[in-house]
Amino acid sequence: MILMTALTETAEKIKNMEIRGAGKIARSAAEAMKEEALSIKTKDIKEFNRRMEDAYNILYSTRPTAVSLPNALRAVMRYKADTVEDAKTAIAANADAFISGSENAVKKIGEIGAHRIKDGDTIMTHCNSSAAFAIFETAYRQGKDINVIATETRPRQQGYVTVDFLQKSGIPTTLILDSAVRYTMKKVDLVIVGADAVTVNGSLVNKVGTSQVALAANEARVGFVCAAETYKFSPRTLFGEMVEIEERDPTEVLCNELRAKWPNLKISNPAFDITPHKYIDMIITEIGAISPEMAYWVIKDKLGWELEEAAEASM
Ligand code: RUB
Repeated sequence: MILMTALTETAEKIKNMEIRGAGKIARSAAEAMKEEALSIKTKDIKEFNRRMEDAYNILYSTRPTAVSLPNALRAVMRYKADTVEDAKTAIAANADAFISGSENAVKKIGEIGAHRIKDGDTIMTHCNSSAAFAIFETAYRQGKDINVIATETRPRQQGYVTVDFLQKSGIPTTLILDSAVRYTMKKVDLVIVGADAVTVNGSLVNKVGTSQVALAANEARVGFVCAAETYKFSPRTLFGEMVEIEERDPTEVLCNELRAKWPNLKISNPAFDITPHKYIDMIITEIGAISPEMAYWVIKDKLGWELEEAAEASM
């Protein structure tokens, strides 16, 4: 029997999507690492380091696509200490810095992104992104008359979470089916979505269906903007690695009763897809609005990753 600790509880919640969205996953993982470090009783630094490595691996293996998770875990684990006491202090400070940095980044994205929104705009979004929501909320608070069209986002209906946020903030909202995206695009002025990962060539990994929204926006000549904190940029892609697309349980797509009725039916349930950089007009980060082509610079200069380091992390 596996003993449930605060850390395994957080890991379970990330797996079953009680905790979801790349930013929230990263902040919760950082907090769980801090709590784990503070709860370890040993005075032996080697034993402490080993247990922190275990904690890292448990959280790392929860969901594979959002790069914010490994980036957060690595930020927390960037410590060198001879004593357990010093290690705990460093880990707690790293976790707190990551969490407040992440919250400030979302706020800053809201401020920068709101400049892109004009009074009277209709904006389409897909899934539920706190970074995208920060933009809507800031623009609305500035007194801009906006209407947000939210897709339902099958199969987990994250669109309902978006609708709930928007309605609670008083922002005029329209809910549409995912299949109504192209039909509805003619009423849209701008698309804003979040990110689970941005690759070194500026492509976007986000909730499955995002690339279809981008295609429809491109066809209708509607601007397509991504809101992403810089810790969503993927260092491993600098080394040529692909971002893994999570394949989730088939029961999310079809209930057990119907699966039993068609025992030979195969079900594919990818949770994310890739939007090529050529469909993205702009990525709004906390360090400014950048073109997708600047992703290499963000990974190298802002996140400080070199090719050797990316290679090491991929081992
Ligand atoms: C969530 C999703 C969101 C990004 C960004 O997918 O695709 O657009 O994670 O979110 P899931 P945020 O529901 O499968 O986690 O801007 O909040 O970090």
